[in-house]
Amino acid sequence: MGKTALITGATSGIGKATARLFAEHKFDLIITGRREDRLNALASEIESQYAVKVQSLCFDVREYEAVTQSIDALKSQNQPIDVLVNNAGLASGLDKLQDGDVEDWNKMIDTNVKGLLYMSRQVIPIMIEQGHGHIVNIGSIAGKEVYPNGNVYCGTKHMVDALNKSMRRELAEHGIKVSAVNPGAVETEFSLVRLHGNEDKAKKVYDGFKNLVAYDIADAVLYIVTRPEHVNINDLIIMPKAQPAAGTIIRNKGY
Ligand code: NDP
Ligand code: 8X3
Repeated sequence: MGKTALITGATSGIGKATARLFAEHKFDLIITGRREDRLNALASEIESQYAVKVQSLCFDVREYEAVTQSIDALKSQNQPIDVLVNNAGLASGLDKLQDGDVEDWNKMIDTNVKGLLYMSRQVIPIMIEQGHGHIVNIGSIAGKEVYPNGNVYCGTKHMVDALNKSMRRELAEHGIKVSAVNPGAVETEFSLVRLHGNEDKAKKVYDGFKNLVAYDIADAVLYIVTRPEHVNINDLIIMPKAQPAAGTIIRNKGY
C-alpha cells in the first residue's frame, strides 16, 4: 500500500510544492489550509495528473476544536498517516519590539507554535498506534539565529526548533522519526503576508539575488521522507548562496 502524507498549509508556497512533489512520488495526500477554493483546485489538479488519492481538510490550525474535529474525521475512516509535514506558518509584521502590533504577535505565536502543537497533539497518537510515522517540521533559519525586526517570528521558530528536538527524543521509542527543515529566504507568499499585502515591498525582499524557490524545500522534504527506515535526517538548514546568515543578503553579485 502507498504512503499517506498530511501536509498543513498546502494552499501556497512550500506546502503546495511539497504536495505536488509527493504526489509525483506516489504519496496519497491529505492537504490542509484555510482557503478552500485553493485546496479544491490543488486536489483536482493533482488527482488529474497523478494516480493518487487527495483529501482536503479546510481549517485554521489556530483553532484546537477545528483541528480535533478534522483529525477525528480521519480517525473514523481508519486513515493511516505515515508522514505529517508541519508547514503552516507565517510572519506578520517587521517592527521593532517597542513598535510591535500585538495582533501580529498573536497570529505568529498562535499559528507557528500553537498550531504546530495542536496538529502534533492530534496526529502523534495515530502514529503511535500504527507503530511508525515521520514528522517533518518546517522551521526556519530564524529558529537558529535572530535578526533585527525578526523578534517574535524568530522566537516562534526557535520554539519550533526546541519542539522538533523534544518530539524526536519522545517519539523514537514509538518508532516515529522527527526531522526539521530550516530554510532561509524562499520566494513564496511569505513576504506578502509578512508585509501585510504590500506587493511592492514584498517583491523588493527578493531583489538582486537568487532566492530559494518552494521546490528547493519540497525536494529536501522528499529526500528526508524517502531515506531507508533506519536513517533519520534530524535537521537541515537550507540557504540561498547569497544569504550566508539570517538577515544578511549579498545583492547584485549575479547569484
Ligand atoms: P506561504 O504564505 O506561501 O504559505 C503559508 C501556508 O500556511 C499557506 O498555505 C497558508 O494557508 C498556511 N497557513 C497560514 N496560517 C494558517 C492558519 N492559521 N491555519 C491554516 N493554515 C495556515 O508561505 P511559505 O510557503 O513560505 O511558508 C510555509 C512555512 O515555511 C511557514 O512555516 C514559514 O514560516 C516557513 N518558512 C518560510 C520561509 C520563506 O522565506 N518563505 C523561510 C523559512 C521558513 P491559508 O492561508 O490558506 O490558511
Ligand atoms: C523566513 C526566512 O530569512 O526571512 O523564515 O528569516 S528569513
